[in-house]
Amino acid sequence: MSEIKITRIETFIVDLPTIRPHHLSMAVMRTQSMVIIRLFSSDGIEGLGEATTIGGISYADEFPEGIKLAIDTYFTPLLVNQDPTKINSLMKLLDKNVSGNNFAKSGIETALLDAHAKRLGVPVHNLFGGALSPTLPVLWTLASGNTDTDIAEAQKLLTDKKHNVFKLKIGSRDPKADIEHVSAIKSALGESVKITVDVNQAWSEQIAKRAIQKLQDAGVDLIEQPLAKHNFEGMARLSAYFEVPIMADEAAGSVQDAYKLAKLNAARVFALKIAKSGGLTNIAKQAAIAQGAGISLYGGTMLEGTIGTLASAHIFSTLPNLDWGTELFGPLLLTDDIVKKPITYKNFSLEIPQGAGLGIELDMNQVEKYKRK
Ligand code: MUC
Ligand code: MG
Repeated sequence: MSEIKITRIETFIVDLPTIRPHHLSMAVMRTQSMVIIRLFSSDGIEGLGEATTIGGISYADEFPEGIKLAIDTYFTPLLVNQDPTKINSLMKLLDKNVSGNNFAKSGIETALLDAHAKRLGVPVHNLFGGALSPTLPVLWTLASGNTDTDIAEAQKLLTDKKHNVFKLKIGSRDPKADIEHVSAIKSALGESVKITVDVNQAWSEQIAKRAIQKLQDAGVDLIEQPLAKHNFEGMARLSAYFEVPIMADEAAGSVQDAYKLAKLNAARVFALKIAKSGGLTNIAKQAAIAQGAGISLYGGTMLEGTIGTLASAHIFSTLPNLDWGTELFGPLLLTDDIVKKPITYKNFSLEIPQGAGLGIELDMNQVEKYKRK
């Protein structure tokens, strides 16, 4: 086989409205902006990738316009004319020449994996040894900003068999209001419905200690990232003190973070996200650290559209310790899609496409409609 080369990388930003405002501790989302990557090679195969963050520049260090610029200006010249089948070499090359920028790296690795799996005629999960299950459980995040609206939303989703676990985004109001909000939802939905809360780093350790006690008493099942992401010691103290498990999200960025958190017993669960960790391969590495340390896993989302969501689903489906399921509901928060066949969600789960690559195709009319001009 003559050597294959990357010929061109195209990037564009797609802005899709959300079905309702989504309230987080640092931002209210009314649209989601995703950087879509098309990676073309000399054998005619195209790989799709997505690099997406939350709330412009408020959630992470990277932001849509910057991700696009970084890929166009710095990543593309490094990658063009290289062999797209040598994925580990290319990611090593990027790590050597590009500091940080993990969201952009994840989008590029996704495009390389999609292309390579298409080339081999297998789904992306096969490149990681194969899925353990053809479906993944998916929870829903209640974040309308209003308790009664959240309860009605959850009840409809339960009746429609869409989701039976709910995550509540808290931390933007005072803890007393948050605790009342969470307790009201927990008692309205009943004992059997799991409730998790995501504080998105909003609390000091002192506030967290008081608030988590009340959330534990109210029957909350999991507490996500209560403290600032760098406060590993504080997370370790909370994890040792409380029965309710503490999950690291923003703190569990890199493979190195996973090692340090495990060493400090700073979290009982890791929320993994392909964007934070710089791609699917790094997810497998973080998962191995967690497995060795007896830490459970949760399949996180950066509220990606269909491309990023499926890239996440392919790798999460290979993890044996995915005890807390996933929150891969991103496409359901959006009013429309840019792919020909959207993901099937049913029976509280998502179906992983079994076609070659990620198993999706862009719908170019839809791309034209939502592409930022
Ligand atoms: C986060 O921090 O977990 C995931 C779901 C959601 O609503 O926000 C996110 C980000
Ligand atoms: Mg989180």
